[in-house]
Amino acid sequence: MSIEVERKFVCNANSLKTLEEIGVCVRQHQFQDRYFDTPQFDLTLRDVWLRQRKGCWELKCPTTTVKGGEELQDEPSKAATLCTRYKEITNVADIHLKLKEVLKDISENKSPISECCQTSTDHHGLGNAEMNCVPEEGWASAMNLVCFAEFTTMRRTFTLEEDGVNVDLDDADFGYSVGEIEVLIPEGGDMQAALDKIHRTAKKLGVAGDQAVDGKMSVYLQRNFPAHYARLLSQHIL
Ligand code: V4E
Repeated sequence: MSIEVERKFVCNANSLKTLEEIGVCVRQHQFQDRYFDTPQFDLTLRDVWLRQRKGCWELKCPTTTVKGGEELQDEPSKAATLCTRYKEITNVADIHLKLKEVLKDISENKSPISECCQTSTDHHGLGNAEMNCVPEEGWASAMNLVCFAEFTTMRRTFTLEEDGVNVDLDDADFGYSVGEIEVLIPEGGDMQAALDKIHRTAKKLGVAGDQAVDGKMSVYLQRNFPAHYARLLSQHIL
């Protein structure tokens, strides 16, 4: 399980030029995201984001160490507040467990996935990789989860000379583009070092100071589910 620390930014001609100087575009690919929630939006109202990307399940949820090391200081730096930190879970057995924990009132019905995950303690085994790409109709629908958002993204990924920093430039098919400076750390890893790397990269790219930038899903919700978007804003989830 890893923690994704990232900062979104608007990529203009200057930052693109710098990015091409300090980084290498290692990948350009297109993928479809399908996001799931209960009809009452129980997950996203808890800042839990379940999706299928390229058919594989992924869950993002807030880090349990809500206050990272850097935030034990008197005041988190402005730069740190612009960064999000989410735990990223890709093992379906772990996703299932986490969802059960979040949705305490889910059906007690035994789902096919809980049976086939009983031997899946190896989170990196091929079995799990295969299992991750199971169709949704089994356990997800048993948990009353429905797809509420579906869009395709064209992504260019750059690796930077700064160790462990990636930059993604995304163009979503609903007409929104956004950049992300991203560092992955293991659970319990050095959050401050990750934030410093992101801060240095943002400065190099000339990314403007204290402006928070919307992610694709924020914009998608704003356009397609304005009432839910307003609720997420009012609860400071977005
Ligand atoms: C965590 C989250 C959402 C799920 C989508 O996360 P995001 O990082 O936007 O996905 P993507 O595809 O752009 O990047 P990848 O996962 O490939 O690295 S939707 C909303 N959130 C919370 C959130 C937030 N509160 N603030 C900001 C700036 N972004 C996301």
